[in-house]
Amino acid sequence: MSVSGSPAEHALALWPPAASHAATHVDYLILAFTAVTLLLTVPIFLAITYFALVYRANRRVDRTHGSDRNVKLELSWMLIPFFLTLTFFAWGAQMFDTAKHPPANALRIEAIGRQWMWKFQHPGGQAEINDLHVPAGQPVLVNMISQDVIHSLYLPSFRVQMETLPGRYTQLWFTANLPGIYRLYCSEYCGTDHSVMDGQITVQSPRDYEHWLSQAGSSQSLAAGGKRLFANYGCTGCHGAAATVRAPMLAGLYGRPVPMEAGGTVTASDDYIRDKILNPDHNLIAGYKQVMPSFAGVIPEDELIQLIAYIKTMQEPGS
Ligand code: HEC
Ligand SMILES: [Cu+2]
Repeated sequence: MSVSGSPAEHALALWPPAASHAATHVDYLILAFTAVTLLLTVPIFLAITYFALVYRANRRVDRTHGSDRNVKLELSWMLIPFFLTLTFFAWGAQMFDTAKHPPANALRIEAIGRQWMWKFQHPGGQAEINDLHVPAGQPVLVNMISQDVIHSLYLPSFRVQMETLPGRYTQLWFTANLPGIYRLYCSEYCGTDHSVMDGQITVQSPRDYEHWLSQAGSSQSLAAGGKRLFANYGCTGCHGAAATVRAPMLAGLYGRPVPMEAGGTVTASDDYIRDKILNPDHNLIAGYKQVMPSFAGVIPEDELIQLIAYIKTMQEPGS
C-alpha cells in the first residue's frame, strides 16, 4: 500500500490527491471557477495597462469622444457574468444537495471529538483512536458529536469537512475510491493541543476492510452494547414490556413523529433521543407524566451512541 500525499510523490501538486468521487467534482468546480475569474479579470487588467500607456499625459492622440452609448455592449457585460454566476450557483447548489443527502446504504461510523483526539466506532463495535479504516467504493457516513468544545473533522483528500458540536449530532459522507493512506485533521482551533488533533484514514479494498474488522477485536456491536446499557441504567424498569410505570414503548420509535404535550410533533431522530435521555423534561410527550430521571452527566457520549443504536434496532412487535 502506498502512502499518498508524501512530498516526493507530489512535489508540484497544489492539492492533496483526490481520493473520493466528490473530490474530483470539487476540483472541477474550483478549476472552472478559477478559469472564469481569470477570463473576466485578465482582459480588464490588460486593457487598463494598454490605455494607461496609449493615453498617458504627454502623448499626442485623438482625444475626441467616440460614440456615447452602445446598448448591446452594456447588456453583454451585465448578462454574460450574470448567467455565468448563476451557472456556478446551480452547480454548487447541486453539489451541496448531494453532500447533505447520504445514500441509504452508507456504512455508518460514529465519531466523537474531544480535546485532543478523535474516537471512531464501527457498527460492529470496533473502536479506533485518531485512525479510521474505511472500505473503498462504499459510501461512508460519519455521524459525529463533540464531548467538549467545537471541533471540525477535515478530510482534505475527500474534500469534505464538518463541524463537530457539543450537544448535537452532525454528519458528513464520502465514497473513497482510491485505496491508500490519507490525513485527517481537526480544522477548528480547539485549545492547546489542537495541532496534534490529527490522524490518518486508511482506505482498503472491501475484503481487506472485512479482514481488518475481524482483527480489530470487539466483544459486541454498538446495538448489543446499547442493549446491555439499557438494562444496566434501569431503562427496562420503565420502558420494558414488564414495567409497571406508564412509559412509552420504544419499539418502532426511531424516525417516527412523536406528539408533544405542548402541541405539535417532533421526529424521533438521533438528536431527539439523545436529548430525551439527558433532558427528559424538555419535550414531554403528550399524555405522559414527567417521571423519567435525567441522565445528564451520568451517561457519556459513547454510551449514548450505543443506546441510540439499540433503540433503532427495536422493532414494533409483529413487524
Ligand atoms: C422512571 C421511569 C423511566 C426510566 C428509568 C426511563 N424512562 Fe424514558 N421515559 C419515561 C417516561 C414516563 C417517558 C414519557 C414521558 C416523557 O416524555 O418524559 C419516557 C420517554 C422516553 C423516550 C421518548 C419516547 C418517545 O416515545 O418519544 C426515550 C427515547 C426514553 N424515554 C429513553 C429512555 C432511556 C434510554 C432510559 C435509560 C437510560 C430511560 N428512558 C429511562 C420513563 C422512564
Ligand atoms: Cu479539535
